[in-house]
Amino acid sequence: MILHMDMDAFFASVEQRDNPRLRGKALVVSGHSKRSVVSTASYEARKFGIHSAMPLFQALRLCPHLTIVSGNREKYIRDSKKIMEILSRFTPLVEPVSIDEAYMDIQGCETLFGSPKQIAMKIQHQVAQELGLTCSIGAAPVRFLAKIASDMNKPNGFTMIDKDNMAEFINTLPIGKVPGVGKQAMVAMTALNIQCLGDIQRLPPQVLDTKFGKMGQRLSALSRGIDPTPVGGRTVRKSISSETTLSQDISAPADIKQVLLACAQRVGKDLRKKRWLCHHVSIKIKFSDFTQITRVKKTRSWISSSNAIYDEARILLHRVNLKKRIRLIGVGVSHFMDESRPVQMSLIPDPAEIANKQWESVDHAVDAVMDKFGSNVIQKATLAQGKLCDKNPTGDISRGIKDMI
Ligand code: TTP
Ligand code: MG
Repeated sequence: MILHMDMDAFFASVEQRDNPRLRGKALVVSGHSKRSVVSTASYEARKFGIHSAMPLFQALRLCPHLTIVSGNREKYIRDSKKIMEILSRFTPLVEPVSIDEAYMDIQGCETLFGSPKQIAMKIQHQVAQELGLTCSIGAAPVRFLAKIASDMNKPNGFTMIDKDNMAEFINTLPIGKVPGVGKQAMVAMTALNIQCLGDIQRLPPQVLDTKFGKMGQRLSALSRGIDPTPVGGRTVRKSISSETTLSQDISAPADIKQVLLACAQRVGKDLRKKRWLCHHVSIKIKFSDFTQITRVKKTRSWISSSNAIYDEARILLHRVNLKKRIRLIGVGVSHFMDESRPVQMSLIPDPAEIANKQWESVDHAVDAVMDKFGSNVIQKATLAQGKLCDKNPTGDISRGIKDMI
């Protein structure tokens, strides 16, 4: 059996727990500018139709008395770590997949802790006692069904799909609920008259293959109740990124570079925390008309300093036609290696490489200061006058944290 745990309205619930005046109120965790995006909404706010990723102005239209609370990334990470520690009391096979959700393989744990339902109840009890928060849990023989189950009875719910009712559940499961089936795939599904996951079994393998490629094979397996992905099998991170929706559209090169630098710093800090070096840097730019581009490049050497990441991001920026105003800027890194692994240095001393190494030392020292005294106590002078980025760029919070996990 696999359990999937997901916290209920996580950021909002943390804020309500920590401030009794917010309890029972329709609130969102979000930046405060008109262009901010909702990170999450309390259940009271959801009654008005407000949800994650909704622009704040729209949320305010739906609920004019909405309370807006700034996010506190460090606090959520602290709570997330405690939650994951509670899960690990029941099984060593815990796979966190985002800041507030995790899979657990509980095979063989039943003799110690009871049935899946009893284990779920114990987890909910300990999370409530120790953190003052609620979570919802799904149990199923395969992981994708456990995830779907955890969402079926929120908040503070438990749903179990067992071997006996699994086939019927799959046959009637709307295809849009299957993790990985996005808007584009839905269009193709509708054209083929596929409404439920069970309908996939009707399609000849060639059709699945030509229409959906790899995803077709996966859906075919899922429709037969097979999900071979083991818990713990997806822990290797492939990329770390950070992006910021700007408080106003910008076009001045100096402004763009300032935001790029702030993103590079956040990404660099996460990268160094993992004690990794990266070999690819990417940027993402969303324009005011919502069109979007990404650019990626290999770096000359393995890097982890924020400066080096920023330099690469700037090179990528030069490859972008910046005629339109910009709404969102992001920086990402990928292709990782542990920093303790030996690296082939160039035989002829390369000034850029030497400077990188020196900046890495500076960055490690700055990271340590931030960890001890908070992230706002020290920053680059260039960013000190920066008013372009929200202190808590909401669209970015969960993503950044997911990346760290
Ligand atoms: P979710 O688990 O998707 O949402 P939730 O916990 O707020 O609500 P639910 O009860 O439906 O599970 O995401 C976890 C947290 O991640 C959420 O509290 C805020 C953050 N987040 C964002 O910052 N942006 C987003 O677009 C989403 C979906 C979540
Ligand atoms: Mg959640």
